[in-house]
Amino acid sequence: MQITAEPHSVTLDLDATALMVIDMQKDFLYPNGFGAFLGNDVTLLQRTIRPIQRLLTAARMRGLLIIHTREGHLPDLSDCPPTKLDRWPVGTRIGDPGPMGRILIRGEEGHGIINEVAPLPGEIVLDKPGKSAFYATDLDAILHQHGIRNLLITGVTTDVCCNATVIGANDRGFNAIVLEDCVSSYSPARHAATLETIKAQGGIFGWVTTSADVLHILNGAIK
Ligand code: TIU
Repeated sequence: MQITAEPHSVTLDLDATALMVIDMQKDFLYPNGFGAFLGNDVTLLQRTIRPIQRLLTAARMRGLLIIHTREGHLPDLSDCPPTKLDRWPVGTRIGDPGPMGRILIRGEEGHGIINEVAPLPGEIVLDKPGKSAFYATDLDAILHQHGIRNLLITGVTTDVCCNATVIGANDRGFNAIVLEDCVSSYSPARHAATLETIKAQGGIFGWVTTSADVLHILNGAIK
C-alpha cells in the first residue's frame, strides 16, 4: 500500500508496521509537570493528544503492533551517566524532586504516560534510559521478532526523543515515517527544522506524513 508522504510516497505493508508513541509522559505534557516547571509551553505538546488518540483507535482496530515508550531512570540512577546530571543546576536534574515526584525516575507520577493515551493491557511499554528508543532497550529484538520493517513515529519531543529514535531506526534498517501533527516540540522552530532534516536529500532519515494520510490507509484496511 502506498502512503502519501514527503519527500515522496512510501510503501507501507501494514503487517510489517508498528505504531510508536514516544514519551507521552505527564512530566512532559501536563501543566503541573517538569517541562512546564522549567518554563516550557506544554500546550505546544498537547496538540498531539487528539490525533494520537484517533490513531491509536484505528491502529488497535487494525491490530497493528503498538509500542509506547517512557524516558526514565532507575531510582538509584545506576543507569544514568553522570554527564547527564552535571550540566544542569541542582533542582532541575534527573532524580531531583520535581512537581510530580523525582524527575524522570521510573515509578514516579510524572514518569507515567498521560491518561489520554494510556496503553491498553497487552501493549508494549518500553522503558528507555536514553533519548533514542533503541539505546539500552530490547526494541531492535522486539521489532525483528514481530517482522516489523516500518515505524510510524508519534510522541514528544520532535527534536529530541523522536528524532533520536528516527535516526536509530534508519541506521538499523527500519523505515521511519513521522506523523507531523502527532509529534511536537517545546520549540516550533526546532520542530520544523527537525522535520526538514528528516525528509531532506530524498529522505535522508525517513519520511514525513500526516495522521490523516495514515488514518486513510488504516481505516480502509480494518481486518
Ligand atoms: N522525550 C524527550 O524528548 N525528552 C526530552 O528531554 N525532550 C526535550 O525536549 N527536552
